[in-house]
Amino acid sequence: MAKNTFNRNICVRGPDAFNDLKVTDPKPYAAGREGIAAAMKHSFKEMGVVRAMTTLLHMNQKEGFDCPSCAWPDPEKPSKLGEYCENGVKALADEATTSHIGADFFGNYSVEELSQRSDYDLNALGRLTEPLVLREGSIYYSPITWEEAFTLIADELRALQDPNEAIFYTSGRSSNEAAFLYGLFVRAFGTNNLPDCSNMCHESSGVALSETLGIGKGSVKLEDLYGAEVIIVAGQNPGTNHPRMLSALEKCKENGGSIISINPLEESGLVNFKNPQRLKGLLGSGEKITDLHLAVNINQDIPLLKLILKKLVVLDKTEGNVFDQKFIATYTTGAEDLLSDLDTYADEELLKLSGVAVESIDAAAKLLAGKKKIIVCWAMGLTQHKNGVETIREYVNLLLLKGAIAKPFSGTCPVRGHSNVQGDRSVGIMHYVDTAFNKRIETHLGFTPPSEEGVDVVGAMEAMHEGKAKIFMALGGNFLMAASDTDYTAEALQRCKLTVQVSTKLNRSHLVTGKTALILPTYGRSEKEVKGGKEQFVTVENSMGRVRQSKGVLKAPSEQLKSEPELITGLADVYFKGEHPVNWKALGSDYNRIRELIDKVAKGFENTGERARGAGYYLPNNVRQLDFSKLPGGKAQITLNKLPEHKLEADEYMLMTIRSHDQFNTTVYGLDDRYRGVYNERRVVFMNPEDMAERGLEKMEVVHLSSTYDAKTRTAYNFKVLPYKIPKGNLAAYFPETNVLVPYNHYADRSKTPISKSVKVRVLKTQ
Ligand SMILES: Nc1nc2c(c(=O)[nH]1)N[C@H]1C(S)=C(S)[C@@H](COP(=O)(O)OP(=O)(O)OC[C@H]3O[C@@H](n4cnc5c(=O)[nH]c(N)nc54)[C@H](O)[C@@H]3O)O[C@H]1N2
Ligand SMILES: Nc1nc2c(c(=O)[nH]1)N[C@H]1C(S)=C(S)[C@@H](COP(=O)(O)OP(=O)(O)OC[C@H]3O[C@@H](n4cnc5c(=O)[nH]c(N)nc54)[C@H](O)[C@@H]3O)O[C@H]1N2
Ligand code: SF4
Ligand SMILES: [Mo]
Repeated sequence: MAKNTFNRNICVRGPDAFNDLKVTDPKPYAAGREGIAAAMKHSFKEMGVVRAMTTLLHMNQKEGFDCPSCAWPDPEKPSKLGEYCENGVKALADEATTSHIGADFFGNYSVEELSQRSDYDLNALGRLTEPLVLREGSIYYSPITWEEAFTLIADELRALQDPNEAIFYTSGRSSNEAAFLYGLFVRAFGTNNLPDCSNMCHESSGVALSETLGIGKGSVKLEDLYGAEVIIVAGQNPGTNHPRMLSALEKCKENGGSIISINPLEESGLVNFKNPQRLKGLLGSGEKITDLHLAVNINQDIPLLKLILKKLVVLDKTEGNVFDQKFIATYTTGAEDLLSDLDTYADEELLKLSGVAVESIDAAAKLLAGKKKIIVCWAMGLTQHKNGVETIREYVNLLLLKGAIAKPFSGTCPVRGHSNVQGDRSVGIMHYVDTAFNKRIETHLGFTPPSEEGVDVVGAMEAMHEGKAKIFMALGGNFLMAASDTDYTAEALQRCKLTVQVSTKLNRSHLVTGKTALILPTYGRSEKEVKGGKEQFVTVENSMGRVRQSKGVLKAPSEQLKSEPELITGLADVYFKGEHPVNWKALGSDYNRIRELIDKVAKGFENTGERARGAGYYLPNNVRQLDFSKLPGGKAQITLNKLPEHKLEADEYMLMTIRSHDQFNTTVYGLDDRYRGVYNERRVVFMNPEDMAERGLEKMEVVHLSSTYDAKTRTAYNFKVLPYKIPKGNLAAYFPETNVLVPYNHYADRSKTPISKSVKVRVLKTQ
């Protein structure tokens, strides 16, 4: 266990002991009856039967609340029978659990003792119920009033020499209202230090799509998936992370469409899906989802796509009508350069790098050649590499050459993670400067936001580590375990004077802290927020840019919680002592007032409160209008993207750090990964059986994993090796246990997303 050297004896990465591992063959299908059973078991345990069943009636319904888990959109007309999946139910149960912890608990256990527990155990303790402080030198959290907490933060903020010495992180669960207020307060305070979980997630998509299409969001709507001729699902595991996407893929297939999956792993949901909302899904053999699986090597999507494009060029010459010449000429620039650049690559080299069988690549090219309505969906398998931006741009090239952009049933579909991560950005959670946004703040709110770019996640880690930042505040999330290089991040946080976490559940970021630390407990998405005697609602934006209202139904777990809007405005009020052009107090007690400001400041949100009711409304999207006027030459950009360069030593493997079926990011709901056949253990590494034989490794043998970058070696201890169907040379293991291996200073070019999906590692025998 890694201990720290600060004044507390803290276990910074959690215990690395084993549980009782059981393995079976991977499941040949996703969901089905087992999915329902797993969901119900979890929710009944956490919430009780009655509370679980009555609350679920409101999830993803028009007058109810938005699922707090992923950002997959709901259909415009939700079915009354239920519009949720197993993992949505687990997320709700985790939030609405009837287990609670308060000051008594924290009086009995020191932070040192708590830090010896696993992330699973910490989360299982239940909801945080009152504000707590860990004072300098103490090892116990103790109660603090809200007023005292706000005063403590305000005093520390005022004591800074420069506002840029404070950092304000956001995770993606906050509502538009909360995120807008937070961004406003931080700008009014005087910094753009607004890193967010996006920086570790879809930032590469944002950069790639902005560069090529002029907007950092996707272009398709949910209904487009139903009518697509081909959907490519690349670098994504929807069966676990966006389960209801499988229903959309199923509909696409029923309408005659085909699915190509591009992934080192044959993920269960992509192979076969038993739709639990349908009788045949419950009783029958399920629906085969993937027509063609391309088992690409980790981070070799660019060579694979180049080879597919080369084959399409040949088919265009021999059979004609493969590329959409009219679209290319009217709307794009760069096609000729791309086509001549393709000639410089040898097919054999591309084939070898991709690791895919040539027959499969031929089949993919053939399938794509005759089709026009094509959608590419992707997630972390594309974004979290050094060349994440370029990889996504290469997929965009394919769509542009095919003219499969901004037409019905075609386009880009980056599938977002947290349920409101996209909305948070739309209302102002960004570390960079948007001058138009700032101008509107100046006009409508009467203060001038700072004009200097702030830090992103990597910048935040470095600033804290170097002592340039002294205060870290987080609106949700678990920065320590989510960020790369756990030990480095821990040191960074521990060098702070003050760390503040606005949270629902206990996590390791509450235990690895600055000299003084605060836990400010808050409401979850499913909870009723009554302010000024009136029930409030919030708004959220899904992965496809639709804004919709969300209204919680449950009573919050304690009278002592503050909602995020109330908490942020409470802090702002104390900090500014009522002397600021913004009337913070009034905003916190009436969310309509917040929305009136969002209408004026954020783009496309006019009259958002009214329009967000019912099915909600779509934010403007230039790609859907085929408007590329903001891009060079007024055209969509076809780009040149280099092959990845990985220089692996003979004993090095490429590791991707992925999610199990029983977790939401750093929140571990359980120890199983049912679809991959792993039970009761997370410290496993999936390895190709031939690689295992070459290294003389037995099934379940205990190994350490190490990564060496810039002459520094990092080690993750104690993993059991599991033989798995994964390309040779590739490894997979779960995040966050393996974050310790990801070097903080290696990230995607231009987006700075850590390289969590392509870490060079060694597998070290322990005997
Ligand atoms: N239940 C649940 N739902 C979630 C989350 C959760 O933790 N649990 N997290 C949410 C968040 S924040 C996010 S961002 C999303 C994440 O959703 P995903 O991106 O689906 O999550 P990962 O587990 O990181 O899976 C990445 C996938 O990419 C593949 N992959 C890895 N490297 C490559 C590569 O180089 N090329 C290709 N083609 N494929 C590759 C992996 O095999 C894996 O299938 O899910 C969201 N939804
Ligand atoms: N190695 C590796 N690292 C990764 C990734 C990876 O694939 N591999 N994925 C990255 C990605 S895509 C992401 S998005 C980040 C996630 O990074 P974060 O967003 O920082 O982490 P989460 O685990 O989602 O945060 C969980 C915590 O949020 C709090 N919380 C939950 N709901 C609420 C709420 O409604 N309000 C408030 N205030 N708090 C709440 C709870 O206290 C909970 O413990 O991790 C990144 N890190
Ligand atoms: S697909 Fe995502 S948003 Fe929809 S119910 Fe499942 S977890 Fe919730
Ligand atoms: Mo994410």
